[in-house]
Amino acid sequence: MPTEAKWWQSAVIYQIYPRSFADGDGDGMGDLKGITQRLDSLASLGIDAVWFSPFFRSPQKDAGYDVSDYKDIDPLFGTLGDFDTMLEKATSLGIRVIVDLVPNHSSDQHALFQAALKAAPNSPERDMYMFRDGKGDSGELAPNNWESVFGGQAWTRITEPNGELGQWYLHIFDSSQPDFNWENEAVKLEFDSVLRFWLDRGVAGFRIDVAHGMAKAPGLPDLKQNLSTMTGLEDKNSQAHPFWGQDAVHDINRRFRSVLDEYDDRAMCGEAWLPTIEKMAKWVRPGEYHQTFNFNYLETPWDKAKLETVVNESLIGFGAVGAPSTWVLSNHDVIRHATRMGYDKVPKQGDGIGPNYPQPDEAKGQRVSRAATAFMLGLPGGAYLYQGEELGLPEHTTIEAKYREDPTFFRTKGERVGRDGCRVPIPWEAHEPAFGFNKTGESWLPQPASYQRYARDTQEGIAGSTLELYKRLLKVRKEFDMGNGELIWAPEHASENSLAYKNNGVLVLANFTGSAISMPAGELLATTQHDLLVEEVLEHDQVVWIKL
Ligand code: TEU
Repeated sequence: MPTEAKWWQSAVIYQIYPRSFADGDGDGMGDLKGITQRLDSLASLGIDAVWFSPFFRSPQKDAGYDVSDYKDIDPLFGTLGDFDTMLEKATSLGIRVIVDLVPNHSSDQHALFQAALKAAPNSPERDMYMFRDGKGDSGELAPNNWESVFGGQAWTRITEPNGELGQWYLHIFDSSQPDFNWENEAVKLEFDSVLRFWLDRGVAGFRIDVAHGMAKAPGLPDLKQNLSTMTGLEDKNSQAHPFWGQDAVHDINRRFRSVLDEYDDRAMCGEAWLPTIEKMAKWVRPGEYHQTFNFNYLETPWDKAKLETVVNESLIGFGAVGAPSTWVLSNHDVIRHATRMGYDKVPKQGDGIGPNYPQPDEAKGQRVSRAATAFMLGLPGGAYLYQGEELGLPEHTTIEAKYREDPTFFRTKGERVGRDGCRVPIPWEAHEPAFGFNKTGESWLPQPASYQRYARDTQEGIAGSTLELYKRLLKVRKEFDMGNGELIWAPEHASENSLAYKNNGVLVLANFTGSAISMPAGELLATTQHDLLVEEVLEHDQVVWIKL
């Protein structure tokens, strides 16, 4: 007997970045009240769930990924009451709510870290985090050579309560984000309780931050030169990395899972940047995560052979552990795909694009990203969308240094501009202050003038707009239950520069570069090419969905 399909296996989940979705109080920073007011519009897109980037209490040194209280809302975004109102509204619209859990590190302002600073070396308080004595005659050298993902050393030396320089603490990210010691049972208990707090409040699950980084190699050995300190994605052949993807992290995965299993129908998605799909698939083995972002897919360019390979590898790799693939093209850490896909070569993930970098080809980016989305949304499995991509929103690539907030920018002295360009408040109405983000025109990051052209009200109900394309794709996807379908390649419908697959009675045909191709017969269900009916050939960088 086949078991009933679970919601998360096929769900389309929309990422809300609370700082930049909608600003109810007009202070330039998005908030929960603003989000609640815009939920009706969001529901019309046809999504199944939303994932919220962190809105917990935080000094905002890393845009909320530095949490000082996991069980409260930061006043910037509202109150727990505002959260409950939002949740109730979302639920009434049939939208599940997923929150972000940040268990690898807390803020340095978290009560536990503050207590650790005040306590003595080797105390139970210090043992909640990764404190070590330094090397050198007087402990003046960092305990090992690890570097922060955001640049610079991954260790910071503290001043002991007696006023003398003392131990060092590990931070894989910013110095304001000390890593927890996940070998300590008290840390595990703390997070069991955080999970239950939000599950009791009614969330459908979690997106788990840095899901591949919590376990560190015993003894904290030096990083060998050939191992990337970043995501490791470029090091396909690397052996064990001392902090990415250590075996012990799977015990933590199982611990989280056992808490979720105390509740009905909840799910968690791992943010695990790993070099191969085979490695990623370990995160979604039975008893571990429900989903894990398919970042190899995100990093695959619009290229026929490469896409075919990554889809095959994904279906085989995730299929081998009985999990669906979770497709994704954009999020708050990467260059928006409407811009990324306008380049032949893009900067490394997380580095961003600034005014000094060659500027993007906007038209190409629009064309290719629409095609890439239409190709992705036809695939079986789950999918994540990032706020604004349904508008075809490009990256802001010319943000001036004075507005930058990403710690990457500061830790690398501007060498890597970082991720602010994909985090800019999104446009709702072309002719309102801040393009409808709020009523005052304030905006924590400046919006580029071009966002006026992408505003939601310029696309709503307009045939051929990116917004209407997304709505159509999501509608057909649901109607044909493509998320729970099975992919069968259809080379009989493809040519040299095109790729075709069938899924639950729908043929998805993608034309890559080169000449136009003729269309197979059948009812046209959706297309990226606005004039398709007139021309009856599929141009390059276009995708069509046909009923078989
Ligand atoms: O990101 C973790 C991560 O490893 C990368 O995506 C990272 O942002 C990138 O390599 C930077 O160059 C997660 C969050 O998604 C990110 O926003 C946070 O900054 C980070 O964790 C720390 O919590």
